[in-house]
Amino acid sequence: MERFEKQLSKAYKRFAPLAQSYYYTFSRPSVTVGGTPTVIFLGNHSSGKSSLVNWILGAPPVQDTGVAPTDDGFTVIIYGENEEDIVGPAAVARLPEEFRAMEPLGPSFLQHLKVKVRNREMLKRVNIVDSPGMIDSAAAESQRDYDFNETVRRLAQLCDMVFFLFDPEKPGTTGETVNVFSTCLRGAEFKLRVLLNKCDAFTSLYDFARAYGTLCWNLSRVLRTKDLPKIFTTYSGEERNTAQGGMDLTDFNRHRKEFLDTFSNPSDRRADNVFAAAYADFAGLSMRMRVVNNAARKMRKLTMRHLLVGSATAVLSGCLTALVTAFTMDANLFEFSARGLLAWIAGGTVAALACLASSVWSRISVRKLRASLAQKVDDIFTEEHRNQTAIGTFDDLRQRWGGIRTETADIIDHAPLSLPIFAERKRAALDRFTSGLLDALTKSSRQA
Ligand SMILES: Nc1nc2c(ncn2[C@@H]2O[C@H](COP(=O)(O)OP(=O)(O)OP(=O)(O)O)[C@@H](O)[C@H]2O)c(=O)[nH]1
Ligand SMILES: [Mg+2]
Repeated sequence: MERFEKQLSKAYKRFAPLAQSYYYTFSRPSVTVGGTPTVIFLGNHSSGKSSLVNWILGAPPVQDTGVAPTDDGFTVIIYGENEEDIVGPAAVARLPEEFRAMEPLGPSFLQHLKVKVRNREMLKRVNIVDSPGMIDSAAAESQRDYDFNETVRRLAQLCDMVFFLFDPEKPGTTGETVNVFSTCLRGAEFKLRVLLNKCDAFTSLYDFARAYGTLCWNLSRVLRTKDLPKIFTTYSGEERNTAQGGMDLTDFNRHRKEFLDTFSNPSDRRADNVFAAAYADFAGLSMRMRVVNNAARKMRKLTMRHLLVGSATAVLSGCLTALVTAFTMDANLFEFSARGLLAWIAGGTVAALACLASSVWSRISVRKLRASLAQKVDDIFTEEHRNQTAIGTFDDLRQRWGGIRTETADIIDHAPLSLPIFAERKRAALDRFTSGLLDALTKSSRQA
């Protein structure tokens, strides 16, 4: 795995200038070689995230818990022999390099970031991120002085597993939850594990069935995947055999162990995740290159046509003016005389004016073309990926395209394009690397 990570790390450095010339941002610009997997707990407020983290890590409790909204920021819990808490911008510096992807979220977010270094065995295998609970009200949302959705999106991209907790008392997906599911977790669905938490609070089997059914129904409305993600039933605290309502917890206990196993072995997930992020990054760059190159080719074609037509017009109009002037002044163009010189000057002036007019015309036309290409960016995408339509991977591509479409259109419309020479050859090299990624991953996991 380390070899694969090293290879990826090098590739990110190699393709960074190419990405820069296409205004493309990698989601995970660096891979920490031999890094520890990271998992995040998301969910509604008071769904039991912090309690579950405390239960996993054992006594003494690491996180504060309570009925009222307790956490107002993100806490990353990592392993270290000397226990310490770091708050604010300095916290990012204490985290693995990959977390630098959080820096662009700005100082308001960094004020809400806390790192807790704890000497617990479990943390040698996994970093844990505890999040503030989602609150279903527009007023509460506006009280957050950082972009919560963007934060969750970046963290979900970075983490290797995303645990989404639901409280049986409120299994209905709240407004913020719907938002998180439909926007922030797009593309990260494969990491998603849903937990129906606080199972010890069910008073009867009927109660449980109702909560489970409602949860599934709500999930099916917001998730775009064909299959329902795995739902674990959990509760935190000591193992008990009967719930508050006297319900038998034996099956829940078994299921809770299953969750703990999944949670404690996230290294395979890390391999999957690092691969998926790198694949999405490089495939996205290739897609951006194809579309922008196609537009640039069209622009170049138009500019060349204008150059040809413009220079032909300038030469013709210049010669014609010189001839007509010479004829009206009864001068010979090919003999040195003041009149002949005057005729040439007249011709030259008209040619220069024609050049100027054609360059203005060319600029206006290219501007118009850029605007129209930006509008037809989907058509360019389809044109460039016709082969994939034939081999049936088009839906996948279209989904990926959705993520970079708007920005690509914007670049075509406005950005100064200074594309690298041999752009297509470079794209082909990138494509070769991307298609070799899966082989590299298989090889390295076989060696591991
Ligand atoms: N019955 C039961 N109660 C739980 C369980 N887990 C948490 N609770 C209770 O639920 C309340 C909220 O727990 P927290 O762990 O603070 O929830 P949270 O999701 O971290 O909340 P925020 O940080 O505010 O978003 C507390 O009163 C806990 O005692 C559980 O498994 N079973
Ligand atoms: Mg909490």
